[in-house]
Amino acid sequence: MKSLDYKKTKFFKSYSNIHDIETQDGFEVAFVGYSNSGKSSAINSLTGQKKLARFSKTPGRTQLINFFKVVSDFRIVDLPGYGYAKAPILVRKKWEKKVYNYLEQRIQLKSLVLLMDIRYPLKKLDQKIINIAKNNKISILILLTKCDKITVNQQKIQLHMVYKQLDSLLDFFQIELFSSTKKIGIKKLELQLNDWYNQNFNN
Ligand SMILES: Nc1nc2c(ncn2[C@@H]2O[C@H](COP(=O)(O)OP(=O)(O)OP(=O)(O)O)[C@@H](O)[C@H]2O)c(=O)[nH]1
Ligand SMILES: [Mg+2]
Repeated sequence: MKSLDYKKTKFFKSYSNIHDIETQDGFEVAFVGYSNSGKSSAINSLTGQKKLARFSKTPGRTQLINFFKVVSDFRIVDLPGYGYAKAPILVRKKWEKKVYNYLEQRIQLKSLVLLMDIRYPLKKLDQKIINIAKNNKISILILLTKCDKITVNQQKIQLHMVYKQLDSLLDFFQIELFSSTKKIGIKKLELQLNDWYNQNFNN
């Protein structure tokens, strides 16, 4: 069982269109979730690099599909966040479509990290992603992000609620508390990524 050094992750390439993404060696794991759910922050925490994936207080900052290389045959993908309420509807729909196309068509995509703000989990578009993943046999690690914003008791309640709602899918999914600010759940994220890496290469 090989464990990877995520601190060595490097920016690889950005794409604005899924059709421009070329076939690449190995496989990738995509970080997906609502705009402002904490995707870029999670990638920065994982890699210990403050500005690798940009993050900002303005949701909708990441509009490109950004690729990072952990090792030559394993990539992390930061997807554009969906559902930014202040964006015009057409812009929102375009982002959503970009995400769905990528999930459905990308052969090298094996697994997803789905990030949901622990205070507002399982919103409409999260459910849609979960269904696409299920239909395409893509495994998911769910991170309930920004858990530092609520008490430990509230965290338990939210975690339990998400477990309950996804009951029938749990063979397939993992659910963890996460906070980039307080560095909670980063080890679990690393372990899951290592697991996927090893499964895909039979190490
Ligand atoms: N308190 C707290 N704030 C966080 C955490 N993670 C992210 N944030 C804040 O939430 C905001 C959005 O974080 P991003 O990482 O940019 O979110 P994103 O999902 O990449 O957003 P898009 O690129 O718009 O899709 C920023 O202001 C972050 O500082 C966390 O664990 N705790
Ligand atoms: Mg982002």
